[in-house]
Amino acid sequence: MKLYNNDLSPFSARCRMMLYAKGIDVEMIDPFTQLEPEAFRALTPLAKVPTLELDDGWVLPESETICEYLEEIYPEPSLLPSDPKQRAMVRLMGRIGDLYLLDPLTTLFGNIDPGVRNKDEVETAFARLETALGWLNHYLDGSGHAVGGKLSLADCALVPILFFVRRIPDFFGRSGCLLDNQPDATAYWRGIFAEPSVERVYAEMDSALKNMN
Ligand SMILES: N[C@@H](CCC(=O)N[C@@H](CS)C(=O)NCC(=O)O)C(=O)O
Repeated sequence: MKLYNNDLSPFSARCRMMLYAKGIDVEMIDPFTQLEPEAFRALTPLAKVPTLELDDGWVLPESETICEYLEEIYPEPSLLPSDPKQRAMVRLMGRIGDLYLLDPLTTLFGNIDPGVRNKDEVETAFARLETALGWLNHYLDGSGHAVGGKLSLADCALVPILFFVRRIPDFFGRSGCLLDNQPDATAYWRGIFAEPSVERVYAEMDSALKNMN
């Protein structure tokens, strides 16, 4: 099995964290450095990471879809709680991450270069990010896991996003941490590092970011 991956991509990190937590061995390929663009597009027209390729040649893009698929074929250790309400909460965390946190973050990524920066867009994106963090904070309980007191797909989705939430102000010369106003999210961030898969993914993202600079 292959994972087309980029170490800094929060979407790729989501899948890597689940693979590490489940102890699933895959070949990692960075298509942006190891493949010609046409070869990657031939595999998947989306040409985005992460993309999973099975040994039989079946190809699946999209981080959430990949995680759900892997959870079904490798059910142990489970990263989805058995209680339907908790399963719904896992999916809600993923939606908050994808729709409300990553959207303003993506706007901010596009404004990192001061030469092409749109100040209004930046202000609006930071305000939307703060709002979404408040929503996330509401659904966290201050413990070291997002849902159900154990590692779940919600943590795999949130940790890579919070990595960027914590780093993004630096790129705009802003001090302070966006989590400071969110006590349950802050406690979550401190607690989740007890998970070895979190440590590992964080270190990979950190190193990829350093290599970029
Ligand atoms: N919704 C997708 C987003 C994937 C995505 O946007 N990946 C970025 C890297 S962070 C990418 O591959 N961008 C290359 C491109 O869009 O051409 C997912 O959850 O997997």
